[in-house]
Amino acid sequence: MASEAQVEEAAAQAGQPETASSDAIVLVQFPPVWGRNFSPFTCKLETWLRLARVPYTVRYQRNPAFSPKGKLPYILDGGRRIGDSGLIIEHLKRSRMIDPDAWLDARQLAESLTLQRMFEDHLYHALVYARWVDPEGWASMKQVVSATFPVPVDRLVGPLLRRRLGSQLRQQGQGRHSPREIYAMAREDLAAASIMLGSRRFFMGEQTSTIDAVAFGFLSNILLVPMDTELRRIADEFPNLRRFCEQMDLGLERASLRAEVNAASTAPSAWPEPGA
Ligand SMILES: N[C@@H](CCC(=O)N[C@@H](CS)C(=O)NCC(=O)O)C(=O)O
Repeated sequence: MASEAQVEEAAAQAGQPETASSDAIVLVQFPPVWGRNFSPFTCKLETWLRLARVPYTVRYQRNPAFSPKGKLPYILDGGRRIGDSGLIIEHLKRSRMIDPDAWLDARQLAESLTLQRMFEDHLYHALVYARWVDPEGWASMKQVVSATFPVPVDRLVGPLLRRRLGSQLRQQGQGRHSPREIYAMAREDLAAASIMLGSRRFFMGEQTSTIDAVAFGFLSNILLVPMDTELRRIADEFPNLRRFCEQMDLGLERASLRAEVNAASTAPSAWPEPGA
């Protein structure tokens, strides 16, 4: 079975309620950019929901200030608002009694956690730098901000966000390095991810698990968005990372199309509609 077919198989079921539709959670995230989930953390969570076959609908929000943790994503589950992609996944595992990681042994779980921390707590900062601070990425981000916010708000919001994120990077520490140092460290992260993936279909082997959703959230935002960045050129040094991303992407897209066909012939679709 082709690997994208496995992703498709798992994800195809996600929008199809297996229980009452009132069990569908609401995923609150940024609107898409270039048709893609443009935030690594919201992309991670949405991918996980699809791989774990959790029914959901999407609500778009531009301002993360109104979320439980001041960041996106968050979910609405019944009367509860829960923030943080990792805490949301733990909540869903517990409350739905599902675990895409149940087949992993203790070592694989430890490797997954280590990789996850690297993507989320190190590579993420290089991604923010490449998008917002590096003049090359900023040239594209200006267009993204213009497409997201109305005139003349966009002219204020863009530079404001750029200053804020630059200052957050300096506080966190990575922003104190030179561009060469930042990208050299990012290359080390990507090289480590590439070695961990090797020639396997997914990060932990032949089946998907949570770390594939994490990796796809970050790698697709580096490799599959139409932005020229130094980070993308570095990621392209590792062909297996692109292969992984493209297989995941194809599997998720096919699953989405399949779900739409199923929904048209059976029940109302629970798949997110653009602008919903
Ligand atoms: N640990 C959080 C991180 C979420 C996060 O950093 N979200 C970013 C978007 S990628 C955000 O909302 N940033 C807005 C801000 O910091 O004001 C998670 O896993 O959900």
